[in-house]
Amino acid sequence: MNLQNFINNEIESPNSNELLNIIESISFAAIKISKLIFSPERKDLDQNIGSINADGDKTKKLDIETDLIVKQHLKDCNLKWYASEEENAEVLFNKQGKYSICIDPLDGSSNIETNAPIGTIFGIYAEDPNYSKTILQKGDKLKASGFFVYGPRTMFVLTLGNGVLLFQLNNEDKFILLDRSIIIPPNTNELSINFSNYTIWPNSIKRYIDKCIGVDKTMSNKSYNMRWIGSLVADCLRILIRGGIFMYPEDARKGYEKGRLRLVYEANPISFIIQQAGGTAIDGKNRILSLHPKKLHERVPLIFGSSDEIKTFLKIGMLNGKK
Ligand code: FDP
Repeated sequence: MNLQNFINNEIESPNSNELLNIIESISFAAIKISKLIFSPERKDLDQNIGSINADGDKTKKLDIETDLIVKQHLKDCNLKWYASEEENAEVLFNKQGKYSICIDPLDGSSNIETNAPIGTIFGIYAEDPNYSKTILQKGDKLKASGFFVYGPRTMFVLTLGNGVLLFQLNNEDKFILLDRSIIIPPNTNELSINFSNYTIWPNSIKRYIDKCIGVDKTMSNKSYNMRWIGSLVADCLRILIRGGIFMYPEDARKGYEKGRLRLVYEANPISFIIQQAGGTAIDGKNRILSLHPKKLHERVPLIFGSSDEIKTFLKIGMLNGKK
């Protein structure tokens, strides 16, 4: 079964045709992005273009081109706001639009030249007259979210709030359904964190990691393994498939007081998927999806994965209520 057949025959209301049309259009954009990345003629895609995006990250050619591709594919959809990592502010598509989208057109761009997996992340909200900026709502209000991974295989993870689906792109440009109900194993022994930041983490993170790696021997005799790709989409896909815990906490660096990842177009869409797959996503304390974003590019500490392991983290990390 491919994505189009699935959309036409298997998705029931309350998902409107307009919403499904947006998802289909993003999937066409992802096919184009995948071809672009796979094209040997485009050796220039990892080049810095000399500017810094709204987040303060160096912008590469591929960041800009993916944003243009996505915008082009979405422009005729029933969308009011287009909110992208690559734009300074939300872009108004159509005043009467029924939905709004937040998107990171190219996640993991520091990995482009190494041929490690990179991706596209998106979340879709229904327009709500109570909000002047639809995308500044809690993630709990998301109608759909998903991400593409451009790795050895191009994969698409999607939720419409009723479980998590996994598709793989075939040679005929069709996304084929591989799994219609991904569930994250609740237990894990796999850790995913950028260890080079150890000395600048808050104590709650150090306490937990020290127990995982046996510096502090008071935890169970479970032995952990570490996997860190450094592309959120790739680390998240691994956790969806075989469990694990991902952590990008705040740290002592300037600008990292609230971590590195962005609430609106990274943490919220990913957390919706994780929750739909039976996992947990928190900022160290609160559910990510319960947070109220104040601005488009705001950052948030992000910890997600196997539900039992997050409980273990909370028990150890929040010892005596201390962070
Ligand atoms: P990138 O900067 O390469 O786009 O959100 C961006 C992100 O990658 C995530 O995909 C990844 O998890 C994280 O940043 C990696 O950050 P560090 O380089 O600080 O480890």
